[in-house]
Amino acid sequence: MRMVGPGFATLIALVASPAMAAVEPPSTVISSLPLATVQTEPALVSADMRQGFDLSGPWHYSIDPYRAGLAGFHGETPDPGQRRFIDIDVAKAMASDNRTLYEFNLDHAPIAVLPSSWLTEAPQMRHYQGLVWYQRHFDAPATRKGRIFLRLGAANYASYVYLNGKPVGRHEGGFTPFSFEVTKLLRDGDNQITIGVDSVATPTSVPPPVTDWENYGGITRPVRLVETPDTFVDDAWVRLTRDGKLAVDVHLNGADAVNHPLRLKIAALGVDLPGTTDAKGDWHALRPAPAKLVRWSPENPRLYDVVVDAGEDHWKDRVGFRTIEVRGTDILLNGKPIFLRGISLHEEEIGAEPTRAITPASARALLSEVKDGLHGNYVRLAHYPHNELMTRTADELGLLVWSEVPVYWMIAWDNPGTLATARNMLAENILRDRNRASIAIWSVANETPVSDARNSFLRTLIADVRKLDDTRLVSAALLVDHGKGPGAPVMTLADPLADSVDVLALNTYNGWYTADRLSDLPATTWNVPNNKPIVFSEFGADALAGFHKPQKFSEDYQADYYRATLAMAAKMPTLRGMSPWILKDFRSPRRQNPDFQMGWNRKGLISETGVRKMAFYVLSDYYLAKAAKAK
Ligand code: GCB
Repeated sequence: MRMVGPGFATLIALVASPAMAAVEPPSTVISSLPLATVQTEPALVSADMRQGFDLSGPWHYSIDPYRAGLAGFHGETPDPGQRRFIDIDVAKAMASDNRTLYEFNLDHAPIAVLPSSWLTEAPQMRHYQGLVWYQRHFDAPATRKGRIFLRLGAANYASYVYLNGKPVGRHEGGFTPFSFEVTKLLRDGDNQITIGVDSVATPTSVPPPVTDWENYGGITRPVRLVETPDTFVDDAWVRLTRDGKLAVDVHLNGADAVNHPLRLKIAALGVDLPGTTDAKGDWHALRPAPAKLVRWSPENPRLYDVVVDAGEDHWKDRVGFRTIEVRGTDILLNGKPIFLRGISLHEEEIGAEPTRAITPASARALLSEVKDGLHGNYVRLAHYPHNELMTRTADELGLLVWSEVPVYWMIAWDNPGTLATARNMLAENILRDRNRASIAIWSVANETPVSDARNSFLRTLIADVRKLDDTRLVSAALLVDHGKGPGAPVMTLADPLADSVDVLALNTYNGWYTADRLSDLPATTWNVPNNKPIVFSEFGADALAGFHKPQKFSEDYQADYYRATLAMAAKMPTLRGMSPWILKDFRSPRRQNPDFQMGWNRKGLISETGVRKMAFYVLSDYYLAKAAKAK
């Protein structure tokens, strides 16, 4: 039997050791909080399919702009009077002893309903960036057995977690899940949980402070207690290899992880594959794919119920099987060339006041616009890992996905902590979503400036992707140099990273950010390598829905821009797909033209409330014609 994919031990060794953070908080309090990374935390893959106890709902919150709960005013351990996480009834303690002082009381603080960003909690929170403490009480499940893990789907950006006044751990990164075992910290009856979340980006964080999207601080994805047996399937990856075999990798966690019998079962395919874990708790197996396996595709997004039985544990997921690869300048899905009819998306729900709290309904609303409205088969989930509901919904609806980490614009390329953080995020993202058939491309960066330090940083990430997942394609959205020809623009890709990616992904905004005439765009010259598939990872123009004038920011100009850019695209012989920028208008503090933008990037094909603009129909007609041709 050939080894497929890396074992879990290899996997965790990939991320820089010892665990390092890019953003180090200020105090000694923090040193008692272990940093959660893929080396230290359980992976809890497909935790959303496990039994658990949802801690979403009302939590009290308290702002802490000077981080007084983390450090005193000389940087020392903070006074008890500032430690938001201690397990005490503040009002009672002060009433019973007049020497006692607390400068907070979470029990009496305002309430936020989680998951959500605090930006929409109250008008005075609209532009707050900093530390916020969240706290709630809950009764532990009365009949507890096995092990219990606290899992956060995501909290933006740095998190400090306490249970019943005891340190649990911390995490860096706003878009990936993290978990801590709390079996022994839980007590019968009432428990108090406190989570500090600091939204501030720094020059060493990932992403850095300057981006083009709203920095939604808070706990934006579910907080759950996840129950498992004592020994459980921590990671399982079930997939089709490029040579058409069914492959499985499993890692068990627990006292009986070693030499443990287990089975992979896919009832609808008659698969019942037995195995035993090795000395590291890992199991790898490979067998021919069953003849009756129906491959997942956008036209037929067939998913199978998959189970890994390991003693008391029955790990479950719904998995689609397909292959994705590059041959010459083609992208092949299940061995056949495909054109990616896509659009880009931010994780922001449709509505006047988004708070980055994705529900099954909001995920479906966004992705149905892509699938049914635009006749798409592909979506770029920009610029960070999205809520796991998005990739699950993409699996169900039949949309291929580009998934990326927020290595965006100006990263601290020389900082080892920043690299460790980016690698950890990438690993957390890939571990979470390796079982999603929809994921076709892992992207490691967006519009980053070429330098030796950057090239080596990104090559490290690309190598990590290849080790963690050899069944997908790797890419990065690259910048192209703009030159002037006699009439039309001359575009040159001079980025050495082109050699390291499977798909060349180009962002281009000629006719929006440049003074090029739209009528000149179709004649653009592209000096780009001709040995790999190209996708346009972005192009776009702003339009305020309902504004019609012959000028920028009108629906008419945006529609003309799309027509001209699509005419240019039609002349590129190796173009194999596109994800124009962007499906929906999204909040961005850098967009402040009061006549048109008002804090929104207006490049959406639909407005923030879902009103379709003229350009929506231009792209939708184009994709409909492309889809008909592909049949
Ligand atoms: C880009 C960025 C994207 C921006 C977009 C814009 O190139 O990748 O994050 O939002 O342009 O609207 O300028």
